[in-house]
Parts: sequence; structure tokens; C-alpha cells
Amino acid sequence: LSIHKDFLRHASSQFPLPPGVKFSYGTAGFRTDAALLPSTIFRMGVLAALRSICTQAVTGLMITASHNPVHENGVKLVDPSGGMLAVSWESYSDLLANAPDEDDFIQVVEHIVINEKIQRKGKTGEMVYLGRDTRPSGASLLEAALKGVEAVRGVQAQDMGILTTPQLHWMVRCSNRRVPATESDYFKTLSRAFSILSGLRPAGYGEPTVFENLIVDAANGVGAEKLLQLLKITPSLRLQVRNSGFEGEGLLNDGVGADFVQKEKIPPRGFEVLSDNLKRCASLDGDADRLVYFYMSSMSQTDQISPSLQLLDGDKIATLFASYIMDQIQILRGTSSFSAVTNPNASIPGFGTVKVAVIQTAYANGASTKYIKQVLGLEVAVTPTGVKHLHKRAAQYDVGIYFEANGHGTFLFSDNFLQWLQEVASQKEKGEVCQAATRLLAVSEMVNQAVGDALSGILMVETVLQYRNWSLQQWNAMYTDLPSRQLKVKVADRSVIQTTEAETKVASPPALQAAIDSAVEKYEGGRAFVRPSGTEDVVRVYAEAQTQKIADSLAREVAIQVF
Ligand code: 16G
Ligand code: ZN
Repeated sequence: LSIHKDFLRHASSQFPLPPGVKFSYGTAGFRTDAALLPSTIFRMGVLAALRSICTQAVTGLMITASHNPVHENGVKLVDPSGGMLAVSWESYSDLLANAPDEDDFIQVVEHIVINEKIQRKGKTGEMVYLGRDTRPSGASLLEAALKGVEAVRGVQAQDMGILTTPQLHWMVRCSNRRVPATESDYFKTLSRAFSILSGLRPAGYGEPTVFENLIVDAANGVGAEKLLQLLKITPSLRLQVRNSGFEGEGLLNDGVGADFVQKEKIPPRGFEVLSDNLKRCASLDGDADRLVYFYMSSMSQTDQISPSLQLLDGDKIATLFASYIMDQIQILRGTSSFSAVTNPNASIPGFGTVKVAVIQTAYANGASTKYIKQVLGLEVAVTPTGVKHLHKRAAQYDVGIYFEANGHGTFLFSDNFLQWLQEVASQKEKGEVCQAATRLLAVSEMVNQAVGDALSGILMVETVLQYRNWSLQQWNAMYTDLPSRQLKVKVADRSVIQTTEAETKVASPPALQAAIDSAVEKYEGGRAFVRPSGTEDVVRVYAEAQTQKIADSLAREVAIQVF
């Protein structure tokens, strides 16, 4: 590929590197104060364009800082599959973002072109979709991204407007699969699948209850507007949106949103505990790729910070989804009564063994892992934190369900399994088996198979609750979370801590793991680990035990070892 060096140099000179900053792509893209970001975002525009030429497909660039405060912003790239940027390209991001001047910048670009053997093959598909969340800094940063894409001549930038992060991922994925990929297609696809599933309740779970409205905390972010759009074409969805961020409704991520609720275990702003009937609530994060549910219970839970918030986190969501999937697989096997322990190795007549697994991280509550293994009889795989790791692992199964405890997750179906389901669903005989296949096909349309998506997550949770006729209390009763505690420790250099075995163990310094082991040994059923954060300059500590008190002191003991 011959680069128009002068053109590129001139364009980049308009976005100089701010002095004294070191950028790092981190777990999920660059994130920092918005004022520092124009050069980084321009350069990521260039990289997204190069990635598009290299793969001859549409790539994406999303401007968001998720659940971070409103004055921050960030950028992440979307690969042609709709997933996160290939890990092998992350180092290019760091090199580009930190190149001190135009000459170094051009050199890095040349290095990428040579290293990846990037060549122009045809004219098709060289395109970058750009999206941004509702942050006020988004519009001018999007302009910088646009200039970056266009500086690689011949690649088109398409501004898709204000979107949730998962919408942009979905559009990139669909566009490369040559299926309808506009925002309105997104809403129609989700809505249609939800209607199909609502109409396919099984016999045996009783008459459907008319649920109370779900009250959704939209974190004063982009999810609010999008949820309202979805609602408009899905009247059977019973919900109301709060913390929309519309005029006068509060600040993005300020005391609201999934990250806040999950970490603080108290209701978000705008949810008045005394005057509200908070029986069915959910929180999205600022870019709507995370989802948690909660309700307020009058039960006294002396162990918790807030006596009454009952959190249904990513682990509970994964368990709910996995149980539903196993229900359908049981029906496909011809055993329509859902027995407590299923046999994951039993095969489906006509297909063979369906490989189903739940993918978790070390943060998954131990009680969820036990339930998935022992009650659902499913394989649990553990990967390091970060969607890219979970997603990659989930893709190895016929149905791979992944969730982080923080509420980010989705599930993936193998093409092979979907194809077989199509055949079963189109059979003339419309029995239970055909229904189960139709359900799973609708689910595969409704969940966002590119990345975790709070909107499709809500539709999925509501579908399963309707199916089982369950309140949030009944869902919560699937298992009881073990008490846990998270702490963060500021250290001089967090990179001295290296982990292994999917972050469950410290590899270096070895003395630290020995100290953690001896702390854990004191408490039966206790578990603890530490890992350097990929998004903040801290080391994170997690501990879990039979009581909150023990979890707290175990976390403290481990934190002291980290200093
Ligand atoms: C990012 C990740 C999230 C992970 C979190 C961990 C994506 C899209 N997001 O938000 O999955 O849980 O970082 O943060 O990958 P930490 O490394 O600071 O603990
Ligand atoms: Zn997010």
C-alpha cells in the first residue's frame, strides 16, 4: 500500500500529541480526560482505516468512556466480526497513540503497512463506521476520527450518529455478513424476536402473569433514548425509563448506572426507596453494554452495606440464560420435563452432542459457578477479565454463554447448530421440538452476538421471566450469592504484579501468592485473588467467604500484602 505521506502528515499536524501523557489501549480501548484525546482519536481513525483495508471489510470506531465520568471520553475499535479489535493490533494502537511527532507517526503507519502486508485489493468494503455516545465532547472527537479515516485516502468514513456501543458492534457485524444493518434494522430484529418468544410460552408454567413495569435506570446516558425507540415498536414490553439524561435529569454516570449499583449495592439516584415500589428494576451503564437487575427487599440482611438492595448481577443473568437454554435443549432431546441435573454430554437425536458452556472470570461469585456446574450440569470455563477473552472462548461452543459479574455479557451460537435448528424449525410437524428450535433461533436473533448489549439483555431476561412466570425474587432464589468484598490498592507500579491461571493466581512476585494462600487457608470456603486493573492505575483485590465479615477481613489481609 502506498501511503500519501504528505497528506497524512498534514492531516495529523492538526491533532498534535498533548505533552506529558502516556496512552495505553488497556483492557477495552483508550480512556481519559476528553481534552487529551483529539490526537489519539484521529490516529485511531487512521488505524481503523488500515484495519479495514487489511481485512477488506467494514470496521468500526466507537467514541465512549462507558461508565466513566462525563468529562472523560475514550475510543475503541470494532473488528469486522463485530467483536473487539484483534489483540495482535492493540500494540499498534499504543505505538500510534504515543508517537511524539508527525514523522514518528508516519513511521509507525509504514511499519504497520509492512508488518501486516497491507495491500489494496479492490474497492469494496473499505469503510469505517463511526459512533459516539451522548458525551458533550463526542461531536468534536468524532470529527477527529473522521479526519483520521479520510487521511488514509480511499477509505470512507460513515458517521452513524449517537449510538450505544453494542449497536455499533452489531451494525459492523451485520454489514459484513451482508444482512440488513441499519439502526432501524437493529430495533426491528430485536423487537420481532421478542414478539416471537412472547408468543411461545410453554404449557406447564401456568397462565402468564402480567408483570409490573420494569423501571430502568439508564445512567443518564444513550441507553434511554434507544430504549424508548425500542419500546415504541414493542408495545408488549412493559417498562419505563428513568435517569434518561434528558434536560434536567442529572449527569451521566453520576450516582446512577449499572457500575454504580453493582459496586455500591445501593439504589441509583432517582429511585426513592421510601416512596417507590421498587420490585422490578434494572440499570444500564453509560453506553448500554452492561446490565444488572435489582429490587428492594424488606428482608433484613444485616450483612450488607444497604440492608435491602437485592442485586441480580451478570452471574445471575448468565445462570438464568443458561437454565433457559438447557430447557430448550432438553426438549430437543425429547425429555421435555426439565430434570434438576441435566447431562451435558447426552446428544440430541439428529445433531449429536451440543457443546454448551458458561464462560466466567475470577470475579464470578462462587455460588454461581457451583450452581451452573452442579445443578445445570454445564461446563464452566474461566478466562481473564475483559470481553475479548470471554468472547473468544465462548465462540468455541455450540452455545457459549459469557458474562462478567459486572453485567457485561451475551451468548454465541455456532453456525452449525443454527443451521440444524433451522431445519428442525421448518419441519411440517409443529410439535414441542419444533417450538424449542424456533425459540432458540429467535434468541439467536434477539441477543447481540457481537458483544454484550443491555437492550437485548433486557429483552432476554424479560423473555425468560415470562416463560417461567417468575418474579425477580424467584429468579434470585436460584442460588444465594456468597458474600464478597472488592478493594483497590494504589501502588507505585502495578505492572510488577503478574497473574496466571486466568488471573486466579499471582505468578510474580511469588511471595505474594504464598501470602494470599496462607490468608485464604484460614477460612473454610474462602477465595481471594489480586490483579492489576486494565483501566485504572490500581491493583484490585477480590475476596469471597461464608460471611461478609470474613470476606471483609480476608480482603483486607490480602490488600495489606499488596502494599
Ligand atoms: C473494561 C472491560 C470489562 C472489564 C473491565 C475491567 C470491555 C468491553 N470492557 O470495562 O469487560 O470488566 O474493563 O476493568 O472489555 P479493570 O481491568 O479496571 O478491572
Ligand atoms: Zn460500558
